[in-house]
Amino acid sequence: MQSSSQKDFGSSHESDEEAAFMEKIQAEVKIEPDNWMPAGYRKSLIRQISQHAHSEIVGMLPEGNWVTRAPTFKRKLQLMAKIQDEAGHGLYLYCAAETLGADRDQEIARLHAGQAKYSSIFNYPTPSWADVGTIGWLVDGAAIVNQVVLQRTSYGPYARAMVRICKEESFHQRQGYELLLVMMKQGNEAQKAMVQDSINRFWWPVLMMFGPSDAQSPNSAQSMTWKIKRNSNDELRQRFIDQTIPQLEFLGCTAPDPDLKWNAERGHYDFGEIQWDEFYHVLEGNGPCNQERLDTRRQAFEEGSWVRQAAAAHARKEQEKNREAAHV
Ligand code: BYC
Repeated sequence: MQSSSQKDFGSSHESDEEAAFMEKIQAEVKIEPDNWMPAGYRKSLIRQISQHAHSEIVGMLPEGNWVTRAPTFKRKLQLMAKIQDEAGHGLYLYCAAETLGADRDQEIARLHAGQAKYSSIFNYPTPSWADVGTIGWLVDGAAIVNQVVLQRTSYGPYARAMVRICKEESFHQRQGYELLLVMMKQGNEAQKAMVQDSINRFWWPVLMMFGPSDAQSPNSAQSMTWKIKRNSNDELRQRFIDQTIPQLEFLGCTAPDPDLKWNAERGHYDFGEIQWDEFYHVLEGNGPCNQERLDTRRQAFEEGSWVRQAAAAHARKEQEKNREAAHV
């Protein structure tokens, strides 16, 4: 049994560790996997990184819908390259979560059981080809605004994963915008209407990607103190709107928001009320495509089980060969 003085020593030791940890955070020194960290920091990072990884993997599905129907060979190659990039992003992120002690199989099982979150945006349908462009331009555009900041997040492996991911996301955004530009500047009236309709459907759900308003965001305050997050949800949402409107105007399209207007005094665009009921409805699993996305993921996981078994058998054989070679 511990004496009270031992207990005191234990807790002051822990608070020394905590103080040293916070000093590093203040000094912008990255926290690495083998460094001491508060249990809550570890838990919150696993939460955010695994949700982010799931978003990348589920995010492949709305676009995958168009691979067999892309209008030209060039567009098909671009789309396939983009979707493969998303798979890669998911893998970097699951690896980053593993450095914190997360079990990838368990995290994926939680996703497939409907117990884990992933970005709300991927629960909306993609009925038209213009949606492929809108996802690249607006969805990846919103993701970049959020992820550029995460390159400076306090956990080293997450920050480094973000550097590579951001480079690839920039390509995604450009391919989306170029696709829409071609439709708007060279297309017929039906194609132009298709672009505007797509923007009308995606505009508000994209603004929801940044998460609830700051006053309703339970994780933000602690994540900002630990510098996991560097800007609040509302700050990033505003930044995205400010940089997107000139691109929207150049495209010759409009946003479905009558309250959207430049506010010279604030130096920012004002915008209308976000329908937060819709956001929470989607988070609860009731969006237009939640069920379909999870069903597709589960089916892909089951059908891919022979690949995982083959890879594991190959790895075992290689290990045996290496062991035998070491004994020769
Ligand atoms: N959708 O306290 P809050 C991509 C959850 S993929 C669903 O503000 P936090 C791409 C939130 O998780 C881009 N859930 O949370 C891929 C929390 O739930 P729990 C994905 C959301 O963590 C393929 C609760 O609501 N990007 O770019 O401080 C093709 C309260 O929120 C959402 C990332 O994942 C949402 N939109 O801030 C194309 C970026 N928003 O855990 C493109 C990394 C909030 O308490 N993540 N929730 O049950 C982050 O930066 C932060 O986690 C968030 C939320 C800003 C998203």
